[in-house]
Amino acid sequence: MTEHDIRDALEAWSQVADASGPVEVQAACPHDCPDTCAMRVRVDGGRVVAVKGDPTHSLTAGTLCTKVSRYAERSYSPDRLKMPMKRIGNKGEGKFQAITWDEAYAIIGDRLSEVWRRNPQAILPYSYAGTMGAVQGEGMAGRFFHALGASLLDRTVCSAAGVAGMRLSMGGSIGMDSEAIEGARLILLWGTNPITSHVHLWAKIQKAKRAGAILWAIDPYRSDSAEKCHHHIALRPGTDVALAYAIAHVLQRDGLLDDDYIARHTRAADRFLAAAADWSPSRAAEWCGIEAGQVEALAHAYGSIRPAAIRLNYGMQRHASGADAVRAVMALPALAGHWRDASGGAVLSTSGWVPRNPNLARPDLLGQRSPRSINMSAIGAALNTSANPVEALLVYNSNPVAIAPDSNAVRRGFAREDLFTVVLEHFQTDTADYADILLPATTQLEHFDIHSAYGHLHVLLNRPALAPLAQARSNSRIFRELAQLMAMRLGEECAALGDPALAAGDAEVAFDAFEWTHPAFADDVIPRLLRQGHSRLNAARGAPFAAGGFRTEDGRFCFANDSVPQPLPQVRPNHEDWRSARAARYPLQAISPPPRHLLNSSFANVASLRDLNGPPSVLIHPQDASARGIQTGQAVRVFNDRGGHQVRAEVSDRARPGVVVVFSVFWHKDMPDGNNVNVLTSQALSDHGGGATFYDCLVDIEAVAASG
Ligand SMILES: Nc1nc2c(c(=O)[nH]1)N[C@H]1C(S)=C(S)[C@@H](COP(=O)(O)OP(=O)(O)OC[C@H]3O[C@@H](n4cnc5c(=O)[nH]c(N)nc54)[C@H](O)[C@@H]3O)O[C@H]1N2
Ligand SMILES: Nc1nc2c(c(=O)[nH]1)N[C@H]1C(S)=C(S)[C@@H](COP(=O)(O)OP(=O)(O)OC[C@H]3O[C@@H](n4cnc5c(=O)[nH]c(N)nc54)[C@H](O)[C@@H]3O)O[C@H]1N2
Ligand SMILES: [Mo]
Repeated sequence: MTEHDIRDALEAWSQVADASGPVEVQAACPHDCPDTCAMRVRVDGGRVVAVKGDPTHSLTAGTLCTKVSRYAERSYSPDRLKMPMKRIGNKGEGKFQAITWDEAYAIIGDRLSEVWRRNPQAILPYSYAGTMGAVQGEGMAGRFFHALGASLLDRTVCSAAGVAGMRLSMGGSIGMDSEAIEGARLILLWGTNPITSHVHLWAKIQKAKRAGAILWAIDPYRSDSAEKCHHHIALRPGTDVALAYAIAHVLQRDGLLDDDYIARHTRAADRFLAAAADWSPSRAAEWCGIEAGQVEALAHAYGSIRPAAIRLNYGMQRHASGADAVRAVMALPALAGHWRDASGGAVLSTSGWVPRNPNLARPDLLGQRSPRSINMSAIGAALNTSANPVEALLVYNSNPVAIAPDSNAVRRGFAREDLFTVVLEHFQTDTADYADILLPATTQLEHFDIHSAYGHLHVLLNRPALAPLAQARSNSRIFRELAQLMAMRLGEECAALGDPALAAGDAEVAFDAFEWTHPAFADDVIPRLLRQGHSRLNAARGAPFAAGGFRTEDGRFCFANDSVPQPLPQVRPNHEDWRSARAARYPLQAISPPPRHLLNSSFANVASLRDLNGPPSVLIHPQDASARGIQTGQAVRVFNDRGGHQVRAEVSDRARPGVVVVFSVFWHKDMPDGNNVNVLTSQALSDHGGGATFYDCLVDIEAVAASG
């Protein structure tokens, strides 16, 4: 297909479906989840009546998760923001008054140009993956902020450590095709809970299990997925590097290495194996808080069963050693030669296979300017420093007051009277409560987008099923209009705002999302995408690393990377070390993974899902509970020196002793004491990549005395 044909087809896809009669509109799930489902939106009489999984997509396979099957309930919610508003109460109080779009833009234009004239870098975007689409994500927003020369945002809140770990060892975010896991005979779920976090992969894992595959979970608590595995290793949070070294130790000791693969396709294995020699199963077992026999059994299974696949996910890298944990685990298939098999190897993310266009958000609009970068995982600190302060903050696709670590610091920052905050949202979230100007954004049913995934290899289109509800406008439209507005105000002072890229329509932005001439789009990938709305890329077929082919300089898997001060993965204590003086005050390690029917803080306000999730709770082991006189059903306060969060106790041996599981992320304002779990978490960063360390957190728990 010619470039012209692709542009024309995208233009047609970007138009709202003709919904006079009953129609099925092809769509894509926008949420931050590895599964990025293909969806069918049924519209009748101008109203969405159902949102279903696309039966023709190999991973979606006709079903959606419980959350997204309620997408229409969320979009039509009476709580949707309907019109622009300006704040009339105190910051955080949530009192607003409706204004027109013109009034909102006039206020934003005044404040942004005033701040910009003083210092463009006093302007900061804050966004993450509320939608993962290229158009409603950074496609247009990024152009706007680059043209302004605003501070850059380092988007580290989820995956930065793991991405750094993959880069150091494999040269990029690449791995086996997750869908190929169905052919594996041994599956390690290493720090991932697919039944909750990417349920479509679970169907493939079950298929493998029915065909005889043995499943191991490596997870500090017995998650729904761990419950269904044959074996479970409940290690202490943050100790994965030692476990991976100990597996390598046994592979080496017992002659289970694939010497031929190591010699041909890897670099510096000798250094990694020398480090592994120090990590006997018994030493690692002590560090990880497990049994040496478990390490031996896992290592022997791993060294002898093929194909062996490891599914990691980002949950395991929210620690001081998050990046090193990922590269240490990624080393295992290189040692045992499992990369030779199509259904073997490992995968954390497949996003590196997608030929994304690095110029989508037009960093070139910065010209000679090189603004500072602010780490989103330390936004609390960034908003509270007086040197070179952030004076204007534009938040979209994220709910930082709820999801960023150390909420009390974040709230202090957002509460600053001299900070001008604009929030683009669907709902009146915790963050929206702090906005000066609140703008109603469209949902995936009401806007166009193009998507790739990090848990499979398909690209997808989302046709708008409806025109925007109430006065909502899409992110892309809002940033396009803000660019126009600021161009008028700043004129030649900021010439980059006049670039045609800032006037591009949604279909043009979608065209800019990918490198369409890349071999991954060869054959009929593009026609299929434009015809059916989803298409598998021509990438990672067979065993992509059977003969090396990593993204490193020499194509070899890199066991020790000399570009960093500590070339080998390090076994290091957690930031909040369970052996430290701090642990004497706060002896429990808290992890805060999602319950099944929330997605980060999205859906926390959908009534039917709130009922399904049940009340916010903490899992605590019977030993830890009885030591504190805590029983199931009791209200307890989880606390440390940063804050406290009241939840319902669930006493269960699903939590290992010394570890509590605080399901999250709920909205602060829905909690009995107005605090969610992130009042407990810290802004400390991971070893590489500057990632958030949510699960590296010491707390204690006390029963809350019944009042009255
Ligand atoms: N339903 C639902 N689905 C989601 C999300 C959601 O909020 N709800 N979030 C989405 C997003 S943004 C992401 S990034 C993915 C995350 O996907 P996952 O990584 O699969 O999800 P998590 O539950 O964060 O973490 C997985 C498991 O890691 C375990 N874990 C914690 N610390 C450690 C450790 O030190 N070592 C090991 N080995 N395991 C550890 C946790 O106990 C948890 O069971 O899921 C996505 N899907
Ligand atoms: N304690 C703890 N904290 C965590 C985690 C954890 O496991 N434990 N997980 C972390 C992880 S992995 C992640 S990825 C982050 C996620 O943090 P966020 O990316 O902030 O995700 P959400 O909380 O889901 O908030 C997304 C917001 O975007 C809005 N939104 C969705 N679509 C659109 C749109 O088209 N336009 C606009 N303007 N808004 C839209 C939604 O309404 C929602 O309020 O949270 C992190 N925080
Ligand atoms: Mo995430």
